[in-house]
Amino acid sequence: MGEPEPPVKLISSFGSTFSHRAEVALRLKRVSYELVVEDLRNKSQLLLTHNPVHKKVPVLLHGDRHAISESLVIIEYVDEAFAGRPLLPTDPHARATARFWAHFIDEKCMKSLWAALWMEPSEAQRRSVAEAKGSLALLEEHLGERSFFGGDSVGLVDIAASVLAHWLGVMEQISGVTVVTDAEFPTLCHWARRYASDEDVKTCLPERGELIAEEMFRSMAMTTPQ
Ligand SMILES: N[C@@H](CCC(=O)N[C@@H](CS)C(=O)NCC(=O)O)C(=O)O
Repeated sequence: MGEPEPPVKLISSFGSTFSHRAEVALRLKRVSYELVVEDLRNKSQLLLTHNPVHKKVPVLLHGDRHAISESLVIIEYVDEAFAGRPLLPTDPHARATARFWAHFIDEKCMKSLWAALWMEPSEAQRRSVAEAKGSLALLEEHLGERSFFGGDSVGLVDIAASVLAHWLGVMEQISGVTVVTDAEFPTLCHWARRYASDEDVKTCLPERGELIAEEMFRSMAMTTPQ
């Protein structure tokens, strides 16, 4: 009999798109894990101890090794540390390209989308909408004819883009700002539906009604003077 597998724990929070990234990576690799759901309004000692730098979820604990934080780093760690189907390509050039687009999503798409959705209507907010659309058009072009950014199945870039597949519609509904439509981004919208209906992905997407309630609470907290 071999050594028992070191336990895997994922510190997450309900409705967190970044936590979803880490969880879906574990699901796709068929790793058993315990989900620890944080209340980010009252962070636990577990979270503060294991992510003292950013104090954010997700955080992955694997046995007694040092904790891993930052969702994209966690995906890569999970891909390398566990057997199962690869989440990143094996070819170095294709790996680097996948990493580039995953970072592009965080740095260019998400930042401008957040500003577009949550800023007061203004010239700066309209510029953010235009910037978000410009970045999403590049992402759509990169996807091209493929079913997934990862080819035939979900990979790093699909997971990184998951916010577009499930969260964006909810945030558009709450903020009253629409950035992505089928007419303007047909390829991306098709991809979004394919991603959200993947059997492994579905098991760890927050229920839409509950997500709306959580996002409404967050958006009110953002606009209420403390
Ligand atoms: N760059 C980080 C972002 C993580 C992040 O922003 N997590 C949010 C939840 S979605 C959080 O923990 N927020 C708590 C805080 O900002 O204090 C990642 O990719 O993991």
